[in-house]
Amino acid sequence: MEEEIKTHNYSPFTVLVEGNIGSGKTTFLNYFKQQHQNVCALLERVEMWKNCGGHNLLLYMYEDRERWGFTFQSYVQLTMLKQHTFKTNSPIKLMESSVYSSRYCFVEKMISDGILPSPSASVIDEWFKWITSNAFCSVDLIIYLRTSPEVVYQRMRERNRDEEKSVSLQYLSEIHEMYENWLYHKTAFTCQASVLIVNADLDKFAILEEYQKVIPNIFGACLNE
Ligand code: D5M
Repeated sequence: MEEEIKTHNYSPFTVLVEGNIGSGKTTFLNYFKQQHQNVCALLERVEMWKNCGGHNLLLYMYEDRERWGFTFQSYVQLTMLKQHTFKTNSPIKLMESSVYSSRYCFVEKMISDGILPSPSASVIDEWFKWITSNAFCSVDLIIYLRTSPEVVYQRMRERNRDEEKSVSLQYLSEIHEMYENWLYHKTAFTCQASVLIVNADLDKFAILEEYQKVIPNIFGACLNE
């Protein structure tokens, strides 16, 4: 990494890396973590969801969404809050998804499917409102790894996570629509920052060129003049 980066005493430049299941969020964060010093990449969220006091909440949620949907969303919200408020000396913080995508895409889908009954949804929402208005969930940039459902379905099958065996193309298409309405069409909810679109349908070699295109936006604020 060639750039010289200033260190700051104030909050890091916070980038949300967003996109459907299998859109390549982890790959993106790993790439920037390896290539660029002074990047804090928060990567461990799925491991937390798979082990909450020894319980695999991700698995439970997919096995029985009605029984475990609320429990899972409560825990996701807590883990994401921990990441939003994670303190780092790095000038740049990259987050793999956020409380926002959790609420706007996944919780929204559970509500529309009738998985989260109204009282449960209200509890999630009251937490969400309190968290986003009182805690330090500020965002400077959103990178949307935009994919098509067919591509991510194929990737998800290839990565073969035990927990995701029941995830259908239909489910991915509906989650895709949630992301599209939030970050692309901007017809649902609010965007917390400007959105950069990355064509994340590309394979792992071609996508490197796309990554290069977003570097100035991520590092611009922190580079020496
Ligand atoms: O997300 C990892 C897995 O977790 C994937 O199966 C989607 C699921 N996930 C992520 N956030 C949520 C929420 N809030 N509700 C339900 N399911 C969720 P990945 O994006 O592939 O890293």
